[in-house]
Amino acid sequence: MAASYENESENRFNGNSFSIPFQEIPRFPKSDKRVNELISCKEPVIVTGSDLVGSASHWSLDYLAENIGDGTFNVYKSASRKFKYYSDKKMQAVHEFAPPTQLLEMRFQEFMKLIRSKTNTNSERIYLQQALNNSVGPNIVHEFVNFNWAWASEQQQGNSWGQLTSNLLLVGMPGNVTPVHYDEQENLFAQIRGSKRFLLFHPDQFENLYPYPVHHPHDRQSQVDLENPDYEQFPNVRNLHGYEGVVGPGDVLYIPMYWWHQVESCPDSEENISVNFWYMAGSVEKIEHPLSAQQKVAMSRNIEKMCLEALGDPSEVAPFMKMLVLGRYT
Ligand SMILES: O=C(O)CCC(=O)C(=O)O
Repeated sequence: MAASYENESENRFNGNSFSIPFQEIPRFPKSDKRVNELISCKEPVIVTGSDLVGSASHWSLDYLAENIGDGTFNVYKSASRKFKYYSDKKMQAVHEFAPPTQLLEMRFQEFMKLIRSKTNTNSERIYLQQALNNSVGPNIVHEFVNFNWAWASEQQQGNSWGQLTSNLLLVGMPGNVTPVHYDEQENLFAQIRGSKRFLLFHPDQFENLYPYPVHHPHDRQSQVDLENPDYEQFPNVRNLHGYEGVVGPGDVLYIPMYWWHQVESCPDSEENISVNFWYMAGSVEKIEHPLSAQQKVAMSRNIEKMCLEALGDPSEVAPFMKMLVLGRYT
């Protein structure tokens, strides 16, 4: 049974006529027993005082430029506020796919100069998104080693997550938006500098968020623009409801696997720095029915992939699935 500690509230999204009912993401100090209850129920929670990345609380653009080393970093460039993820590997699958952002590789010093030159936020924007690796300098290694790994491991082991896959470092500008998507990993998202506003949606909102097909470069992303939804094309958006919360320096947000999230860097700071902790899914010991929404998303992804592979042509998937169910299971 899911834990529930919400404050019911209704918000208007960015002043649009469209209103999504949001409730607040629960927020508790690390020592509160509801933190572990929520995480074990695969429900989001903002955890305060975990000290997960306390050793990095002094990180700033200047400090990183001086200490992060000579490695190269992935920096995305966008003509709008949005940085919608796409998979390079799936680009060939869609004829004339136009990537919405451009990937640049550069050293951190160069990134710092570029971000500081972007004073007019209506023009082109950039967003550094790079997994921390062993090219970082000794001070960063020291701070990394001093992350609160004891607490992270307590969550990993207590909830039977798989191994840590990466720590993504995100350095961006106020107003940058990562549009609504889900990941196939558990996420402890730690904020270091500036704040981020999160919109979260339960995996049971799948049909209200219309994800792209799995073969598409935008797999796992919603086709819906939450700031300007097209109701004709996506009528179920009217049924959407979610959670909202702001994470500030020192806060950690648990984003359960398959939960949809949209992230906006708040205007409170010129420098926005975060590090996430991505963990693989744990192994499922016992299947219980009815299946959870998470399990159904995983299952639908597998069925979709199998159909695509067997049929060999994405345009055959819809007629095949209709033939399978219409008049038989309907
Ligand atoms: O902070 C962001 O802009 C995106 C973060 C995100 O989507 C993630 O950590 O899964």
